[in-house]
Amino acid sequence: MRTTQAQRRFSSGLAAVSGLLVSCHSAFAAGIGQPEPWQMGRQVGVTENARDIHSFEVGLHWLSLVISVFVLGLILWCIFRFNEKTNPTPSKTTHNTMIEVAWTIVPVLILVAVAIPSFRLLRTQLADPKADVIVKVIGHAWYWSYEYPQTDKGGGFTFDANLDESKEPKLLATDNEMVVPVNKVVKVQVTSADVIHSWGMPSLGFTTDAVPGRLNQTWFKADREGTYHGQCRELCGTRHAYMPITVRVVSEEAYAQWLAEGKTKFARLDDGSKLADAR
Ligand SMILES: [Cu+2]
Repeated sequence: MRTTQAQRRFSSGLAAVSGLLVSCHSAFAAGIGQPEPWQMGRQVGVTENARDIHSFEVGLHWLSLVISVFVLGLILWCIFRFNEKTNPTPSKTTHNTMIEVAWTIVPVLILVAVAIPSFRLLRTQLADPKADVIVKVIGHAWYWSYEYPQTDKGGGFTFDANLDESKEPKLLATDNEMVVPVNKVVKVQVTSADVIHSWGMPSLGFTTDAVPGRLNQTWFKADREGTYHGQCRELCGTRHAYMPITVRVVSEEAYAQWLAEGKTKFARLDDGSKLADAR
């Protein structure tokens, strides 16, 4: 009787653990454009930059794991090999030039090895490629507005994007969405109308502060169509948690159609309204 109960407990425990592992695994696989329950990794990147950030991070985790295991090994070795019982007569050594040089130079080399890919990533992020589309993003307490400047392809309108609680995903969907074409360089100019906000898009691989009186610029080139969600990433007030971002990446034809519709659907930009000069 006892054994049966113990067996039952064991198998239900096993089922719980395997359920957990399955959900963790699915969490690793999912996460396109939005966070998933039990997600542990980053959201799937849809720009080269986002994927590079992810693999750099994974590399750093492995590196820290190796270093941690090495240091833990050294500590355990000292505890068990050089305690009073196993090593009653301690060595009188106070210096060892070789070891001292090694423990200075090896960490420096590790840091340099980390700095190289890190700087390469920064350089890509700060690059200024020729823009196919320019969008001005303005943070407000507590929503975002988007301006599409007039170009020969269309545009010349502005609209607000507010949280839409009737839509899924919960607290991430907005009534209007920023729409951009796939495989095109989109330059985003970010500013704020009141307090500091931050335009954070995990799957596009960047976060840009929206500072009143300043224009921050970033860029992305999404290579996968879809709807991607982000949030304000600068604590900006009581409704900070309720100013999500939705970016829809569509085909070039769908984008052209959306631009044409936007002309009548959204507010026209004044003729006098000008965006900062971007190449
Ligand atoms: Cu905010």
